[in-house]
Amino acid sequence: MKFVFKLAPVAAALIAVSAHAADIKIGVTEALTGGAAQYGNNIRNGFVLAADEINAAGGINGNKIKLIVEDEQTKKEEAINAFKKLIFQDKVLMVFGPTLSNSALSAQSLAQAAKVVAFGTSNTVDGITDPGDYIFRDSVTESAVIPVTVKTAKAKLGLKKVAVMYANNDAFSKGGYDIFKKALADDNIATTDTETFSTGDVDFKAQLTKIKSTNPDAIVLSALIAEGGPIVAQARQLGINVPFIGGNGMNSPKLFALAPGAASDNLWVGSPWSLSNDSPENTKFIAAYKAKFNANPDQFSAQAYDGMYIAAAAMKKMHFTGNLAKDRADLRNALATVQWTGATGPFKFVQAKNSKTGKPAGYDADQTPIISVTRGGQYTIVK
Ligand code: 1QQ
Repeated sequence: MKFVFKLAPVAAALIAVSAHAADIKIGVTEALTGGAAQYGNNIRNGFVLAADEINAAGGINGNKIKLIVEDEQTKKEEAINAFKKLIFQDKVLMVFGPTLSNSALSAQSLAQAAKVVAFGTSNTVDGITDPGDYIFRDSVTESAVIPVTVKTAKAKLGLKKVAVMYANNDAFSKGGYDIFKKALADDNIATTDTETFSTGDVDFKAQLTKIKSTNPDAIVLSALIAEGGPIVAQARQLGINVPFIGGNGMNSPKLFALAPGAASDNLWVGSPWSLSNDSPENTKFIAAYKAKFNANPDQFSAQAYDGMYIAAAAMKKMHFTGNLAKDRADLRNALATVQWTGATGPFKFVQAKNSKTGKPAGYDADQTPIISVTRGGQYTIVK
């Protein structure tokens, strides 16, 4: 009798929890196939790892996160379709993604219009947060990173003149080019030649041969890894052994497969995350990622992992009402105030200004970049 009496409050509490416990549906729209699949799959892994950890630790005040993952195939139209499905059909609380700025620039205005948080973890071009206050990203803008990369490379390499290459049909690569151009001018580095290509191209020898004839001290490369990797490899084949300077699209371990051996050496990139940053949060993340996926994480999985924890911190502050429109608005309000220290270091959002009107827009990341250079198949922090 005494025994039963002691258990009763516990049983009652369990019933109360299970009566209220419900899945919290979170949409994930990433490029699992197509040109950006190298990033998209690692991003998905970062979300899955974080959601599993959060759920194992009790979820969001007892409620479990349920991810609904859509493959946007590195296509703008598919990203829009996935956003529509997740927002209107699946009725998710919020959406992560898409992978490339090129797709985010179209898909995210749909989320703003529907008053649903769209949270990018890999979009770095200026203007992503222009559509309004439901648009968030934890990926640091290239306009915050590239000037630091260029300054560091100039100081360490004594650059005077560089050649420039970029993909003119990808928003990230073109946006990065504009930022590089300004940074080079600000640092009095001359440009010997500017060459363009398109995503999907495989042969870059014509552009590289022209670049070689201008004898640059380095090549600035604003590219995604699917083309950037082969560009580095083909440059070395043509006997161009000068350093490369890239944006975060080049911060991918896929480089070491696409430009094997010494070919991949001497690429300079900036990013808030590094595999060799030994902070306790990053060490824990790297070990957990390796245990689950049997591979090293990259910048993109780290930003996704942190993004899920940032969203979870916001959800823990909310009082879910079951009224989807209200819960979506409450999440937006809670998210803007989150501060978090994760794999990519201390993080907070800053409200951005619309790049055209100057009016308050969505939320950008406020983080400090780390500059790394590749050596022996690794990105090593430049001290
Ligand atoms: C963007 C990027 C890419 C490199 C994401 C993977 O930064 O498209 O904005």
